[in-house]
Amino acid sequence: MEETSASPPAPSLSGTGQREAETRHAWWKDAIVYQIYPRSFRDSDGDGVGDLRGIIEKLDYLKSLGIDVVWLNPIYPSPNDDNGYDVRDYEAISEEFGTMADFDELLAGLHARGIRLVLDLVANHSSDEHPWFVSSRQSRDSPYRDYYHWWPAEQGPPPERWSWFDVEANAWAYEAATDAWYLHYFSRKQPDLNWGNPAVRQAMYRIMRGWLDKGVDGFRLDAVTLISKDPRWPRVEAAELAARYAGSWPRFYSEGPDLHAYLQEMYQEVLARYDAMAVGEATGIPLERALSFVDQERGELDMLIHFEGVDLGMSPLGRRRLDPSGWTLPQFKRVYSAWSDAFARAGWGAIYLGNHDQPRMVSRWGDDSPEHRTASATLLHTFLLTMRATPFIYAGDEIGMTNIRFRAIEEYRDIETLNWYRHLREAGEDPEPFLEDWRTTARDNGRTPFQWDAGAHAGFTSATPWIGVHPDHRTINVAAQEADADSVLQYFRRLVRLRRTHPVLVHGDYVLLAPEHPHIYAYLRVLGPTRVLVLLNFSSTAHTFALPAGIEPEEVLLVNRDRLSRDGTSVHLSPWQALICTVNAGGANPG
Ligand code: TEU
Repeated sequence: MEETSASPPAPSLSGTGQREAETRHAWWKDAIVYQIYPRSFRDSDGDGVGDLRGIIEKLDYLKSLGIDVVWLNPIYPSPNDDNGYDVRDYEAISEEFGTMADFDELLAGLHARGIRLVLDLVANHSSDEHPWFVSSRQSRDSPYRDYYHWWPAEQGPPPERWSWFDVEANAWAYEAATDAWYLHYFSRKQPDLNWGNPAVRQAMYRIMRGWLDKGVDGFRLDAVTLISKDPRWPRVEAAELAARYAGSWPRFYSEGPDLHAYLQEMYQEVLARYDAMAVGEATGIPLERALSFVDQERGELDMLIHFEGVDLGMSPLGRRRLDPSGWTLPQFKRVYSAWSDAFARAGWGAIYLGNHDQPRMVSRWGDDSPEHRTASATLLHTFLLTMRATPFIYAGDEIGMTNIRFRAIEEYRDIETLNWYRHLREAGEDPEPFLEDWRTTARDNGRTPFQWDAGAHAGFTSATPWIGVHPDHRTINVAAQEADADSVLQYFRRLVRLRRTHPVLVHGDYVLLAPEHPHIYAYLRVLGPTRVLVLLNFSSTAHTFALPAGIEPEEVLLVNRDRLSRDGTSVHLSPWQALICTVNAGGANPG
């Protein structure tokens, strides 16, 4: 892979002390991103599956949230082995989601409301039904043979790699037609593209330019840190394979020798030429490598979606098996503080607690009981929208949607769930402990239909929905919360307005307080003389926070429940109370 000759654009200092590449606006630093899983948002044509016209119907709702960007999960033609993350055609719209005319109308409707649109680019792999792979698998002489990773059988067994979705199986699948194996880090129907082939890279850049020329404002780059494979195919010891997430798997998956060269080429050939945002899904990337992707001087990506936070409390041995010891708030604070501090002088962060791969955040990180659901959901939003990073809010979390906790495997739809279950049954294991864990952790929990109202199927569809609707839609839905000033939805809107009108919450320095407090997450945001204190009681019981010397609350900017209660230097926080207040300007910053 030839090194790209052009050096990244020269950085320049701006008022916030940030080094911002001169050729790139940083609109995405001030933005709030709202992620829509199209399959589950709104079905307009009565087939039980969400679609683009369903989103068009809800454009004014999106505007009412005050968000700046919509990130759409894949909308391209797909066999849906992995719900669209197996792309059959990167330049078209899946028929089940609508037409290109529908897409153009949606894009225009979003832009008319001042909302940008970011698409999901699945560049690490295609569908096995993509014409490239259809040709590639037919013959070793196919012009597309080297678009994928093939291991000729005469070279002996391929190097052991595990796949996320062919559970405990080899990530190489054998094909008799050409007596060779092909690589698939995910399902067998998701063959990995060979980014070492310049033709693949140029094809992807052309595809990206095509969408950007239509007016799309950027990409979320799916599993992008996996695209570079080490051509030496180092062997992974069996013990490391068995260790899965506990092992050193990243060095075989996300540390490919040409990863940064590919990303710099992508930036030079595509992204630098548009005012576009590029956020990379950072599978296998630890904090110490973060800046090597998002320091703007490098000319690669703008932000990374890391996993260190959402993986807290997960056993490393099975992506979603709960760790009996769970997680602690000091651990949570250490992770998010470290990722915030990493970008204090260069680069920028993305922050999220929910998405289509995660359970519902109020169930995973809050308390979704009737007593505490609203307070804990609004507390979590307060965290996301007062940290120094671009918040990614997952559709449904703005109304506090909860885990559906499916009882039977027949209710699940996700390949990851179904393959794990089948694997355990074939291994003769009792699946009940697995099902119990996955009621908390399964990706399906975050994919149930959006809850618009208390009517049939939550107002999502007039047909039988592709996946079960949560029964709690009768009380947790947009219609009910539009009428309730104390709802999660109404608080979320107030919080968005607060972030929008207080640059300190976006660009201010972050100062963690009381790192070891077991229940309260407290931090300052500081920009010039302005200081704002955020207090979050991550607990279903009341707790007291001792104000550090020099910190004197002044104006309460927002509180999710009750009022500021203090005596002297003690602040009493009720369960899941979140409080944002200014503090005496210019004082010394503890911590
Ligand atoms: O996820 C890639 C990834 O990093 C996985 O760890 C992911 O977290 C997944 O949940 C497996 O546990 C991306 C997409 O977000 C995911 O929806 C797709 O299934 C996957 O890539 C393959 O495209």
